[in-house]
Amino acid sequence: MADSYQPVAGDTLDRDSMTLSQHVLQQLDSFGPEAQDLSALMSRIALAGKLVARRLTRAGLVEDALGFTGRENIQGESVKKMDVYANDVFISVFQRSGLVCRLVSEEMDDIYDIPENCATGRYTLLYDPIDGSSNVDINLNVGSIFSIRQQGEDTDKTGADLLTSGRDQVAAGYILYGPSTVFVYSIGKGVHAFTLDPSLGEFILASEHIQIPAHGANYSVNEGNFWQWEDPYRDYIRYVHRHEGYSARYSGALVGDFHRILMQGGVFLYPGTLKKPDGKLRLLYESAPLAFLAEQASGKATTGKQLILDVDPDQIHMRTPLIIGSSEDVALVESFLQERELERPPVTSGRTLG
Ligand code: AHM
Ligand code: MG
Repeated sequence: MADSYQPVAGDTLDRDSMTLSQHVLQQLDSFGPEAQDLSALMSRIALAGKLVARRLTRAGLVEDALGFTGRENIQGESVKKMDVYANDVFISVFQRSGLVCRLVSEEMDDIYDIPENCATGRYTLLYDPIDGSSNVDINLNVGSIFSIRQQGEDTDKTGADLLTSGRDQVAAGYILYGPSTVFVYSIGKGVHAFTLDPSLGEFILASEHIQIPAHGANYSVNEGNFWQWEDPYRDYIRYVHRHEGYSARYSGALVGDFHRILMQGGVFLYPGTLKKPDGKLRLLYESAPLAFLAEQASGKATTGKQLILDVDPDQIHMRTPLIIGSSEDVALVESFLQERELERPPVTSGRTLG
């Protein structure tokens, strides 16, 4: 009798065939209905990401892809054509999916119900379709951010059931549209990154169980707002200006700036300003999902007063200040906010200037 077949391709083929949907099932260690739903949901978000990536790649060649619509969103920000396109992509991939009963987006004032999905849909999806959209017209990196919550029993039009802390997120992640398209997600079992292989049209596993280094050189903040910050933030910036070992990196797109910090360490800040006392970033579909990833990767995210994941929103488009990244670098910013000068980490490299 012939021996049973033994694959010879080994690790390379195993690695190349680890797709996102397969990875979710493996993480949950189940083929049950809940695992299948979450895996399908992640695949649908990935499809939205592929459609957005395709549009972005060809944006300079396609009519009506770039520029503003002439409309403002509920936050009073000018809406770009790409914001609308990406928002519609997410709606389209989830309609008739049977997976998601409601959508909440930066680009929609109200909750978008998909009643035909609600009989089976276990989840609400909250998302920022194009984060950093000021980068779109100049062909720089942008992202999409998503957060998944269990569909509650007592839902109403106001979405009051969604006004709970970020600890209630089932999953969170983002898609980074850069030189390659990268999908990063967590279902509360570590943070994992996938790279889109255009020849396959699949996101393939690139890094598993990513950990943010405890400290990194990068500090990422819009220093043009210095004049609008409270003193502790100014003191922090003066501190990094006067100590060797820090490097400023700010792209104007949170997903890209956060991704750098996830991989290399450091801190991203968007403090409150005179014009926007709660900062610019929205809790439910920007700060909370990234905070979920940061904590899963041993990092930290805070408003300066409270952990981001402990904040109870008062409305779906609520903003919060955000300080996120490596645990030691977030602690350094906090030491200024809390005037804990004696606990400030010592300078370990270089000398103090000025
Ligand atoms: P957006 O989602 O409307 O694009 O706004 C969020 C973006 C973030 O990606 C980025 O960190 C920040 O706004 C940049 O704001 P600013 O131009 O004020 O520095
Ligand atoms: Mg955004």
